[in-house]
Amino acid sequence: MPDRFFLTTPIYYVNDAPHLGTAYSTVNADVLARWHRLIGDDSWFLTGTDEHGLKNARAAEEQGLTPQEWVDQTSRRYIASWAALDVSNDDFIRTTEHRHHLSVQRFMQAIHDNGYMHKGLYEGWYCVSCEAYYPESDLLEGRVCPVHERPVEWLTEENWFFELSRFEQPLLDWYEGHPHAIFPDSRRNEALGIIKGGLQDISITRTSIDWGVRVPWDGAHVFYVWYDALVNYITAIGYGEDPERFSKWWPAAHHLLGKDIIRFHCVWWPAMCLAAGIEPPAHYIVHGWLLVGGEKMSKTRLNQIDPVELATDIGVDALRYHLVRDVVLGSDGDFTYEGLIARYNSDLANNLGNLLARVAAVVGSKCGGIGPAPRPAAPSVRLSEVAAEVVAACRDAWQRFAAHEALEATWRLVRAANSELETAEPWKLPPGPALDAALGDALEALRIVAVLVSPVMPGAAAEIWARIGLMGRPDELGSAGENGSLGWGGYPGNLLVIKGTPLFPRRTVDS
Ligand code: ME8
Repeated sequence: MPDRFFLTTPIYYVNDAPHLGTAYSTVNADVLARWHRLIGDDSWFLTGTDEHGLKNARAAEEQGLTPQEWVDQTSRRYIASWAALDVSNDDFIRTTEHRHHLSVQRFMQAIHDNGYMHKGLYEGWYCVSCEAYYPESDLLEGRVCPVHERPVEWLTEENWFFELSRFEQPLLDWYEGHPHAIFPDSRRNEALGIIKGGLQDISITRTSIDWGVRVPWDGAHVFYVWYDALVNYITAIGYGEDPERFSKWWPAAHHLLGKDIIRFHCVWWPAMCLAAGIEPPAHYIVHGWLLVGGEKMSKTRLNQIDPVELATDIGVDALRYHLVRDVVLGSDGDFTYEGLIARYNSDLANNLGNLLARVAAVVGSKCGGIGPAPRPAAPSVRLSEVAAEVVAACRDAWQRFAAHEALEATWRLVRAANSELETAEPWKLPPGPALDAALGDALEALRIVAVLVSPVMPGAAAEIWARIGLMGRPDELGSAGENGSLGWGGYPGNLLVIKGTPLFPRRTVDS
């Protein structure tokens, strides 16, 4: 039976358009989803928008729109941006949808009925950008939020509390039983540190704002935006609505998230699940920040880069490649335009693009455009050996959420194919077995590379596939599963190879 892979991204606030930081999360999730489809896992990939809360309501007010008008407009920008970046989500959830309101109310009612809520007075320092209260000790000098470096506000309200304090031990027990629940390990330690540091009950409803999901047992309140948001992950798979579907995907969930929202995901959310009587999600993948000039790219810092504009400039595949190849998942990475161009030129223009161009050119000039078949795999057929090693390395890397290593490995095959061509110099060979061997092996390497890069560069992979004359797609469901297309020898030969224009024309920073 195939493994199940239910993957989620954070749902983004719609107080502004997507930026390269949120695109970084979404693209990383997309490449994982695509890999898991490729190896035949039964997969479901969810993203969406977080549309309630003060932050979104204030953004609407600033624009002179109702909150609903504003979120309708901005969530469309997310949908369009992800489509432009070739994101292959199976569902897009909006927290203003009816299905979500129902699910939040059911879930919270269960927590309430299980006796984990009480009413009380809450006051504290609140950061509107984070939609979170901060203890005085966490604030930076001048009472500013540690994440946004903006002044916090003092809020006082009577609201409902979730008794998080009762979950210290249950959470520690759960994490002990699930030692690999958080990737990477350093983030697991951080989450355990928060829990061991002591958990306070948290206020989960608001009366000061109307824009949210109404509390079913106390109509003067709406749920605090974070509480409503986290529930999106189960709304989308039919919580309380479709038990069969829900039990298919839950708790086999992988939540991908940035390191800024660990507390909510790895402490609050599993406690809420336990309180509501469901299992916590199985797995969290925590990534670092994309920095610009050493600072987190964010809406409030005004250092945002529009990912779609960038993709229009350099190409969707190239942008996706750079984000995945140059930032190790789990660590921070600095984004520079120069870095993007350098990676583009070295790996895409000079290596992969060049390999495709020279193979197609020689097949055109020496074989009448008809690609020969590769030689059978053997120790003496160097590319078959390199390909086997690279495919194994890729599988292992993807398993460890190290897509950058999978790409690094794939380029060993690209470079080996280029160097074999330089040694064999097929452009100097007369027609015959030596020429066919050199070109057939190179075409087969290109075929395998197309499959291996398809999660990251779906467009370029499909183009390579088509140009070497293959039917179908390199990313067909399950095609990299056992007995799939990653074994040596899949290129049948006798196919029409198309020369085409350069796949990745060389760039200078200014061009
Ligand atoms: O926190 N680098 O939404 P949000 C890398 N709605 N990732 C970044 C980034 C950067 N510079 N900036 C943003 C919220 N992200 C809540 C989430 S989930 C139930 C609710 C990514 O719009 C990163 O994954 O502020 C971060 O966790 C997420 O966007 C936060 O997006």
